[in-house]
Amino acid sequence: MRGFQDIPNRSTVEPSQVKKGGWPPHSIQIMSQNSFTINPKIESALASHQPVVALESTVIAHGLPQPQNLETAQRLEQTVNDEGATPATIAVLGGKLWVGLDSRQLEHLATSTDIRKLSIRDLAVAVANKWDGATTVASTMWIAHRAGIKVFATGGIGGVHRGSLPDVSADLPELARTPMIVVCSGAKIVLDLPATREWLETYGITVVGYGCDEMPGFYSRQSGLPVDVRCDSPEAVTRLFSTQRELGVAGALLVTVPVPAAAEIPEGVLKRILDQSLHDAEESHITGRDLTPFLLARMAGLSDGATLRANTALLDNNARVAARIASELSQP
Ligand code: PSU
Ligand code: MN
Repeated sequence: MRGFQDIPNRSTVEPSQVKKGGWPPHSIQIMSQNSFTINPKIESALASHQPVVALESTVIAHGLPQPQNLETAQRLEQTVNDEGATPATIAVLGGKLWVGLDSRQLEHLATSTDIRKLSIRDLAVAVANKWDGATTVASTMWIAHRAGIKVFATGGIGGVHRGSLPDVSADLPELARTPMIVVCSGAKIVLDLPATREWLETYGITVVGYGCDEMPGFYSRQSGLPVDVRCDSPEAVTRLFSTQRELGVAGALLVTVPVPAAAEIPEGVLKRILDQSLHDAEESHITGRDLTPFLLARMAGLSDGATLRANTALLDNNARVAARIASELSQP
């Protein structure tokens, strides 16, 4: 185990230093911070320019119920492996930022009742207090980027919540400042999708439709919202990513992939369970970090597990697409 690589200020790197897909360069200096631990498997994959895919842990600890959460976490790692890439699940354990978990750590994350949900604002608090915690899209990106990982797969990103209080996920600003390919099925359906789409546009995050012309709506293949560009292959995605880096455009490339058709939730069902869940959340005064897990669990209950099947199907599919993109990115 060793510390993380220090990432130099982007403006100090010449375009010629940027390899294909190329951020960050791998010759960079090592930071001796013992709060970071990188699994030797991930370390050697990165050092030899092998494909690596980051996976988040909030979906394991707070997004899915037991025992599907552990099964899903294990299957996602398997899917990435099967595609020839190395999975790096990210979490905070005992106050250390971990990149790449072993099977015991994964199990702990999925079964312990004392796993907090950690966004960026919580990282220092968790490290200082030696907590265990699962990382959201925002904090997973933050850690993965500092480890030198360029591709990240998740289910649905956070975004602008519905309701009168402005509740905007930290996932959005992190996407705006972190140069990484993030593969997802759009923003979670519980959110205000048009407002989330506007936010992405305002902050310059390029939204790719992977084999689709419309931004997917998480459990649904459609949202009625546009993508910026359609890509039909990993190669098309990596070309775009490399071009962003060459130009010095900040932020992530958000690759949106529709849920597999067989697992999609029909529109009528979706509207009914969503309205009910939002109503229940309001009635129970659920807010802040508890809102997303509450709504996901409520919809799973109301749909007899159909949303759970959609969620695991899209997570699996996204991990596969991400692994293919990472493999393409690692081609010399
Ligand atoms: N997508 C899922 N399930 C989840 C999440 C996303 O399919 O549980 C998590 C992600 O970790 C995301 C977080 O970052 O929900 C967003 O939470 P909030 O809205 O509180 O920022
Ligand atoms: Mn919030």
